Amino acid sequence: MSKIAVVPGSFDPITYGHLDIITRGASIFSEVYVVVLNNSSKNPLFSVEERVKLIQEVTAHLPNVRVETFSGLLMDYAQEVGASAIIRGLRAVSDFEYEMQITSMNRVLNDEIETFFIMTKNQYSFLSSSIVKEVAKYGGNIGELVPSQVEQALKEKYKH
Ligand code: COD
Repeated sequence: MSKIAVVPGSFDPITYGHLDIITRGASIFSEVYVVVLNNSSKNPLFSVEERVKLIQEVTAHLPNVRVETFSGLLMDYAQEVGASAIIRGLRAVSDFEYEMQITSMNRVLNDEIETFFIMTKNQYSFLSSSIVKEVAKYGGNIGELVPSQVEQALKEKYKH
């Protein structure tokens, strides 16, 4: 039976940390839907369309990954596409509290869709979209943190 997992996030922009959990998720589930959603506490640098395009480019080699966008609740989206799982990444204990809160809330909304956590690879444990933007803004080297398409897009945003 085909098992669909959803990897939700802001992806502003996608990093090698995100790509790692998407890739590992795609090796376990038959289909992975990466969905760009709004996080109301963040003010995005890239438009939703730009974020979707970058994710599509850097996941083009993964045949069972598709990229979508949704405005609304994650659990409504997951139910709509027939997903059985949500995949989230965990970097540090500091992620845990937030993840616990949203997972508990999502379970109240729909307790049939399970959330799975994938622990980050050691080399990406410090990596976040915010850190990448901060370094890129001041012209630092981000070549080991994001794919080249993302590096280029950040350079254009910050006009380096
Ligand atoms: N290594 C491993 N995993 C990583 C790394 C890394 N270096 N960096 C990020 N990740 C993981 C994150 O832990 C997360 O699981 C995923 O990648 C996406 O991260 P972000 O930062 O791009 O996305 P978030 O955490 O801002 O996404 C939050 C959502 C947009 C999913 C959330 O706000 C949401 O579900 N919004 C829709 C509205 C909704 O349903 N709300 C109800 C829930 S309370």
